Amino acid sequence: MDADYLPFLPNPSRPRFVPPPGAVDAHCHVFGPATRFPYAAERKYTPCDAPKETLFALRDFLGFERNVIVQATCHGRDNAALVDALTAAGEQAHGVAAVGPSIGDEDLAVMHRAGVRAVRFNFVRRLVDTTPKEAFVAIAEKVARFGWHVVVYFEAEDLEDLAPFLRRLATTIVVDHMGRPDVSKGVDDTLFRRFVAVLADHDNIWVKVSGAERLTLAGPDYDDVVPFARTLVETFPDRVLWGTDWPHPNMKSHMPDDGALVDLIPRIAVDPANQRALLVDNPMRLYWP
Ligand code: 0GY
Repeated sequence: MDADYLPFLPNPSRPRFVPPPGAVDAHCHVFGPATRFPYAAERKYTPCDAPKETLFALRDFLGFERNVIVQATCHGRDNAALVDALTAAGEQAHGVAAVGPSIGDEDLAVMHRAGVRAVRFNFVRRLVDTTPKEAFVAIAEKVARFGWHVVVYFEAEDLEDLAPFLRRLATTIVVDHMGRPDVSKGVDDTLFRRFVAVLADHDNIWVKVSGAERLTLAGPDYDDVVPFARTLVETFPDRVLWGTDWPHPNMKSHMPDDGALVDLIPRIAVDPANQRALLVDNPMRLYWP
């Protein structure tokens, strides 16, 4: 089946910003190739193939040393493409898998050896069918025994409903794409203030200041997203992560230039100490402890 979203840019620009040595792209994906790693029957979109070799070349081109590769819904709970990429990358990549409640310790151990360090719970309704919270709690308990944490993806308006569930998780929790704020409302919006308050109250909750290309209404240079990311970096400098989100699955408005996304970093983390925390110290503490 043909891809139903825009293809990633084959030749991104070289960023002006030079990431500090040891920088980690903490949110990116590998897709297919479908001939070897078929997409899930239950997927809600069909991606373009985005193989590991292309991701690794992009990592080097943009000036990063490591990747955290995140399982996306188009591969369902079949983590084979992820495990293949992690195995090829060695210590240069760790990963986030998607698993079901019947997952066994042996399968978790195999993934752990390959470099998986977290599971992802996706609550975005356009991407997944609903999974009962009890199933997620059971998974979180199983993976905690391996020292893994939990990555969650949800829309801003779902935070209130999810907050009691998040409180039940004993692990570190990483929220994808800033909890998907409505950037048209500005950083004083009630829902964004509530998100900041939840982070302030729970020091086990981290956040990825990624996804500018998804959240923007203005488009490049993402001026409308910068204040949200900057607020989070300045308020929680030790609990923020950054990622390209390559190959930007499911993007229908525009396909971002990954070089331009890297050039956002000094706008959202102005201070070099915050840049180092965002790109090196924080992801290393969480994914390469
Ligand atoms: C992302 C964002 C999206 C897709 C997925 O798992 C996924 O399919 O997360 C999205 O459509 O917002 O981080 O890849």
